This record gives sequence, structure tokens and C-alpha cells, in this order.
Amino acid sequence: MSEAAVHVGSGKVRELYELPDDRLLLVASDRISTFDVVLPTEIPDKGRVLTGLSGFWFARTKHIVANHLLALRDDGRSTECRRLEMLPIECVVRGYITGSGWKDYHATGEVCGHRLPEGMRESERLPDPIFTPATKAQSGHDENITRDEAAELVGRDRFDEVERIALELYRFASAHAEARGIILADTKFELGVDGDGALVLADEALTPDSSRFWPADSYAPGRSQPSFDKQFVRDYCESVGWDKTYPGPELPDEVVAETRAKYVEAFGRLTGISFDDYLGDPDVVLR
Ligand code: Q0Z
Repeated sequence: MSEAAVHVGSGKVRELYELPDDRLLLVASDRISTFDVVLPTEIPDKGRVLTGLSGFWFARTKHIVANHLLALRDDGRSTECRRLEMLPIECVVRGYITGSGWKDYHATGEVCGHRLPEGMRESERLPDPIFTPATKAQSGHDENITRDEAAELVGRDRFDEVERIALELYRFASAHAEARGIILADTKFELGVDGDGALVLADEALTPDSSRFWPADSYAPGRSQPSFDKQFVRDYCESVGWDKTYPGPELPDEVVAETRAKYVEAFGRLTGISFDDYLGDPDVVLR
């Protein structure tokens, strides 16, 4: 690293550093988690794929909302960004009913206060995308909250603005992805506020770690869908009878290679840019 960077935080698969002048450095590792456990085996270039994808989306959604990106570093995995005051909610948008949304719908007919049509099947497309905020839990298991509870946490006017922007980002990105054979089932945005009080998109955005990407060609409602990126890992973990507690199994070379190829494929399909070009000059995703 070229300047004094002080480590200030670790996520399951990322690291956060402080830089001079109110900047942060987000570094995406090649670690992979499944069933909430980080595996002992890394997926080469996974962090670069996620960093490149975030940069790509930041460059293409500036007309919807400002973002925190200042620069991509030459290593392809590190993002210099503006330090913000982060909102205390996770901004989740769902276009399909799956995961905790499916659980809540199945139990109550509602998700975060949205009453949904009766008789929906798992993974079905929603009539319209919905904003389903969640609290930020330290455990990593975010808890869905109602729109009123979220408005209590950030203020009514800010809530209305966040909901409108999150839905617009989802509509933009899901249309882009679907035209390229990838369903963006749902996604989680992290938004912050800058010194002028303006809303800013932060963290990683519209990556496979912050979203559910499904291959469109095998989509079929009525069951859970295969994950675009992690399905080989999940299938392998199931095949060895792992009990989904720490530590997870080491991945064989073939599973690593197949999974790396899926990340690189997602990058190429979504950006239209060859991953080798990104490795040669990360700024290609910003142009
Ligand atoms: C993101 C996180 C990671 C651990 C804080 N632009 C920003 N301004 C203020 N705060 C953040 C950002 Cl991106 C911020 N996180 C998430 C990332 C490791 C936690 F790499 N935490």
C-alpha cells in the first residue's frame, strides 16, 4: 500500500483500512463463505471480480445516486473511497421471493409490512420489486424490519429518499443483468451521508456477495434456485456431509477452478469487459 493505511475492520471476506484525508480503503480478499462459514480454501481473483463489478456499477449509476468511489488501485481488489456516516439500516430490494423474504411470506403472507399476493411459490418474481429494510446485526444475521421501523431509525424524509433510490438502482441493474442472462433476485445496498447531507451509495454494490445472482436459463419457480457463483461450492459441501459448522471443508482444485470460472463469467457477462483487460488496468470498468 502506497500510503499510511491503518486497519480498522474485518468482514468475513473483506478488510477495511483508514487512509489520510477522511478516506477509507476497502480490500476484497479471495475468501469465500457458504452457509455463513468462511472456507479454508480461497477462490483466486474472487476479490478482484467483486471490486471490478462494484466499480462498474458505481460508474453506471451516478445518474441515480452519488457514490463513495474515489479510485481503484492497480491490484484490482482495493477501492479508495470517501468516508461517510453510514445509515443504520441495510437497504434490501427484492424482485423475487426467496431467502428470509420467502420464510417471512410463508409464515405471515407479508415481508417487512408488504402484503403480497396469496399463493406465491418459492423464487417467484414479485409483481413489483419491494424495499425490505433490515437492521445491521453484529452476528451477521440481519433482521428484517418494517418500513415504519426503518423510518424511525433514519427519519421519514430520509427513508422515503432511500427507498426511492434503492428501488431505482435495483430496476436499473436487474434490467441490465437480465438482458445478459442473469437474474438479480435481490440485493443489499449500503448507503451513507456525506458532509453536505447528501445520500451516497457505499460499500460493495451489486456483486454476487451482496446479491443473489441466478442463471436465467435454468430459472424455474417452485423451488430454491442454484446460485450463479457458489453452486459448485454448495454442491461439494453437501456431497461430503459437512454439518455447516466451523471449520468448513477444504475445496478440491476442480471445485476451485469451476467456481473461479463462474465469477469470471459473471464479470464478463455483466460488464461486457474481458477479465484479463480488467487485470491489466482496473480503470477499464470506469470508462
Ligand atoms: C463499510 C465493512 C469491510 C468490515 C464501514 N464509505 C464508507 N464510509 C464509512 N464506512 C464504511 C464505508 Cl464503505 C464502511 N463497512 C463494511 C467493510 C470490512 C466492514 F471491508 N464498514
